[in-house]
Amino acid sequence: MGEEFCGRVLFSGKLKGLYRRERSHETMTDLLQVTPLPPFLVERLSREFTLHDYFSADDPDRMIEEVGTRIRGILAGGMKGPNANLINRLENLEIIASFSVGYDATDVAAAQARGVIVTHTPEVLTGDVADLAMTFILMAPRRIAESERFLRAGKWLAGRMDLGTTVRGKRLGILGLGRIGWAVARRAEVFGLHIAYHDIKPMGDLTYRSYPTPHDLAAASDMLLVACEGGEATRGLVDAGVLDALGPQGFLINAARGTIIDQPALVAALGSGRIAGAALDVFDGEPAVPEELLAMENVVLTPHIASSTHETRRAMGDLVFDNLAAHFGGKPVLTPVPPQI
Ligand code: 8YV
Repeated sequence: MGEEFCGRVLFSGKLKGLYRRERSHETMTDLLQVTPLPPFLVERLSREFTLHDYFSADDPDRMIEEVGTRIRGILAGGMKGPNANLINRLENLEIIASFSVGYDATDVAAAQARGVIVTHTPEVLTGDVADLAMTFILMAPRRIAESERFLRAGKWLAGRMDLGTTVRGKRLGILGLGRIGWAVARRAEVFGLHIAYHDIKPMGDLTYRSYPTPHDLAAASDMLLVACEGGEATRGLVDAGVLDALGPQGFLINAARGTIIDQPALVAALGSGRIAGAALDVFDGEPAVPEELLAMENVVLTPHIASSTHETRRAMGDLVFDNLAAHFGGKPVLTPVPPQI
């Protein structure tokens, strides 16, 4: 394995669906790319591996028929990953490296059941994601996006903006106190927020109060931050009942996964004033965003940008590369997804 990975080769251009280089394909490890990836990462990977661009292939099925037996690794992402069917078609698959901390787009259980390693990119994006969440916590109650639209529309000439809500002294409920939840809690404390949480894992004796259900947490919060994992286990966890518990003065913040919220219930709660507002970086069915949300003044909307900085994307890409290099160099991977079974 190590020998195949070692020698350096020159990247000499891209043909549709396949990156060619000067060294013979026979000596390079074949990877299937099922998600868009940043050009710097594609270029770096292409110097060491043969990449097959399944994501933009005209006929992905034919690609698998032609090269499926050669594929030893998959490049996945937070929103696009292989399902059980694809995983099981690739008889020589050894590793799936996801360019994301969230791995809900990949059928991890199917991969691990076959002994296929799955890696992700934790830690390196925590700071940027927490920064965006903290920004949202300030933006929604202070009506910052709405204020900017107000000014740009020339409305200031006709009068002042309506008042916002103070953040200091308010109660922030964190749904999922993992790496990102913790990082937001530390930031939020500096802004004078009182922190409580709900998590499926016991946390021991924290100074933060724990609530047994999302509903109980929402009822005790002025702002509810969604920071848990996506996937089937958390689909629709924030439902109409949780939103009603948050109440007409409450704000919902989500930079985790759109699927965790019952989106039609959220649209209804915002539209009828059953919650005060929301700030959302992720959506169920993204990149499509419901028209109703686009039209609402009390909602901050961003296009899944929480980890989108040059620095973090570079670090995520390096970690994807390093995991693959470790595996094909015969070493343990750096950041495996824990066993799901
Ligand atoms: C990325 C993400 O936008 O890490 C995650 O789980 O959702 C984001 O960082 C996405 O994975 C890019 O593919």
